Amino acid sequence: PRLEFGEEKIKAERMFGLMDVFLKNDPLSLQKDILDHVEFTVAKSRFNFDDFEAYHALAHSVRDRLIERWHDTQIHFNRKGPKRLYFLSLEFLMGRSLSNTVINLGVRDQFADALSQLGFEFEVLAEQEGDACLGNGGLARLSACQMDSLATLDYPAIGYGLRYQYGLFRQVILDGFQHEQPDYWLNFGNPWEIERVHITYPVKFYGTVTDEVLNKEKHKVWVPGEVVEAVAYDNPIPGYGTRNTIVLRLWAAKPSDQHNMESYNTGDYVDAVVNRQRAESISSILYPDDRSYQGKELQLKQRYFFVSASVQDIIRRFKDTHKNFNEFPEKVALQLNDTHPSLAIAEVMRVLLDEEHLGWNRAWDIICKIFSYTTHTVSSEAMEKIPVDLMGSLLPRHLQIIYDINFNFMEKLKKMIGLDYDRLARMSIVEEGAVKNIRMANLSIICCHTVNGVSRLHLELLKTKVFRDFYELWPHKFHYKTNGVTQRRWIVVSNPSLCALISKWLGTEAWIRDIDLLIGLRDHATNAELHQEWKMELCNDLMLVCTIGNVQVSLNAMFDVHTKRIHEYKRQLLNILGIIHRYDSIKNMNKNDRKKVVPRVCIISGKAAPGYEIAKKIIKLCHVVAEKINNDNDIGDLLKLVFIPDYNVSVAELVIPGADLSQHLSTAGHEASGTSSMKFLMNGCLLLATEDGSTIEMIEEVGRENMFLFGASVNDVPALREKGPALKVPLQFLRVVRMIRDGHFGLKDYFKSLCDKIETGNDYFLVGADFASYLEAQAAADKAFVDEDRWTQMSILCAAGSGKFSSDRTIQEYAEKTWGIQPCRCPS
Ligand code: NBX
Repeated sequence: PRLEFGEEKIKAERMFGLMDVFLKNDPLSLQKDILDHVEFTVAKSRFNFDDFEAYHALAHSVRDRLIERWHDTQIHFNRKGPKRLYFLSLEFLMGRSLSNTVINLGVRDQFADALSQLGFEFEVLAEQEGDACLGNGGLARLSACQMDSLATLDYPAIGYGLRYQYGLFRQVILDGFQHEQPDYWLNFGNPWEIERVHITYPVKFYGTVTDEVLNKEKHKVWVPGEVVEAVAYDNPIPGYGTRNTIVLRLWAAKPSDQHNMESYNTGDYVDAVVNRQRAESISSILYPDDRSYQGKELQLKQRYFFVSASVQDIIRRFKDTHKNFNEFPEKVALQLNDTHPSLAIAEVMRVLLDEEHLGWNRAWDIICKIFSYTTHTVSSEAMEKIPVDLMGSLLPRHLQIIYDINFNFMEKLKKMIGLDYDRLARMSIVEEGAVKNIRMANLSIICCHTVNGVSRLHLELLKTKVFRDFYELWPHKFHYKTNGVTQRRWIVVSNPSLCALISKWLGTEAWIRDIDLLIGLRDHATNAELHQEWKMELCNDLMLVCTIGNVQVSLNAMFDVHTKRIHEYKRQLLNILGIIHRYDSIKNMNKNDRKKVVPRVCIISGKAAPGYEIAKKIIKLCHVVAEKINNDNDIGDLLKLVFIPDYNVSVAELVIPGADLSQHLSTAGHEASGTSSMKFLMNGCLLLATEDGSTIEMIEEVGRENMFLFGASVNDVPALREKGPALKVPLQFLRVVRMIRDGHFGLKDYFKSLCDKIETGNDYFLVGADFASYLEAQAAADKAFVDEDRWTQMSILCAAGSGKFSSDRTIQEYAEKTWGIQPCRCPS
């Protein structure tokens, strides 16, 4: 196995001091610990407590073990002094922690036994936990998967983020319409975090910049207008099959005591205290838009707050063991998860210049060595811009620094490319126009040593379209690391029966750390005995059936799942139109033909950004269509449509293991990568997909014959769009759109704008152009499903070929090629 240290090395590590296991994991010790927490942490009598209280006591006992390992890991890292990775992300979608933690710690069965002796069931208690939804979608869940891999692969890493008091809004469906409700997730306390009241940093805002002379040298001094305190909350992240436990440090804002004192002298004490509380609003809310930057002052404040606290913490940790900054680039790698934390560049520069007095050249040299950036989008329009006026008022010194970086870059660029003013203007960090903006992507590309895309196709689009000018200038900076997901959460935790089956047939559990072993399933792909067991596994849709609640479904049906954020480019509309077509076709069939129809349960789930009108209409359309189909007795079990509200990590954990078919319908060239497809693939779910983002790479891993592919390829898209009104769309498409327009499902006025959007000539995402090919792929899926052996074999081959899509592979590539960090394994 690639990351294990040799015996010799482990012995050498022991010489530094053996780390005794402190807390014991035998049944009696565990029971005692749980009851102690019932009595003293939850403060309930140990003779009388319910499931919820038991969950909290259990979580605290698990947390104690996490803390022990985390301390040991810290001590080990501090002794070894390795280069560390600092992973900066505004979003982490962690979901629940209990099951994942006990599995990674290797104490799940011990805890389950201890609990059963106390009269509780582990699974029931695990259900008590709420989701931590501190992120929007793919990008945020990716951060969570990557933290799991960093810990498991023993990398010395720290994640930094924000401790939002309100997570992503809860989606409530009333009469088929999405409504948003606040997710005040900390209501019942959060046993997985450790509040660090003594780890706090002041964060400055507003004010002015003055010149001062110090030791005969001129320096800039930023005199802030407001100071807020950042408090650390540590969330330990355990690795699997290792003692290593790393940390995700989240910052919360609180009023500062050292500053802003003058307000008390005004006499209005009560107002002054109330005003102080406003500081907390900085970290209170996660912005619910998964594409665009709002350019709001509070959002910028939030980002700088996060960046400043993290940078202070990183520099403090470095200075604890170093006298000067010579070694900084050898000890520190800073990863920017999209441009959201890219103010960190200007902040490190500011600290090195104004506080450490390093001088421009030395500071700039350091900046260019420590930062790397990963982009998660394919469109230039989605790139973040910050209005210059806003930045100038909130962060006056940072604006100066960014202007200086830009000036130097422009001078250099002119020497390299000449006076090509159009190109200079495109590449400038500052966008001129009615409103002047700072382009955060340009800032990031100019200052980072590496720019990563999240799939091979994504890099291609960056090189030829989005960042073309920069690619031509610095081809060596551009790379890709195809995304991955952690098999610990997405198989071991969420699909324990499949996990056991895989381990049985591979004859080992080692694939949980070494995903490459999964390929071994291929050797058994035609084995009749495995087929039997695998089929049982595929039929095990009960959890899913429970999730969809009151719609009666047939267990023989194909469970067809489409779950992700609602977006025009993700084309949930294509799915719904396909369902209408299926419904219409069945209605027009005679009895005999109906007998040949494969029963389907179509499941759609996902949130629309609160201000995204069209996405909200798509949700409503799904509901009116479901209403019609599900209540049509003539159709019976042949077709059902269910929208599961409030899609989140926990819902995904239920739905993914139960799915037979999953849909990934983005118009080619629009999905940077896509990660839910990887979770389905690992679980042996077949994919119906376009050739986009990561699905292209799946074709190579599992074979075209084991997927249902359709639609225009990325090279076809521009020509199809060109055609405009001359574009040919199939009659079936016109027919289903007509049904909606004519009010077949009601609300025809309401859906008019939706229909107009896919009208020929107006159909940017090519729903009409891809419709015929989509229906063919659906028909192929039906045909394959009827042949049970074929379907089972395809399913086994999908799981067997999914190894590439583990975040362990992604993280190892980042570590070796981008961050330059080594594993640092804590002795156990
Ligand atoms: O990141 C997603 C992409 O759309 C996926 O293709 C990709 O697989 C995934 C991980 O790389 N992007 C994404 O989720 N973006 C956001 O959630 C987002 C959040 C806030 C924001 C902009 C984008 N301001």
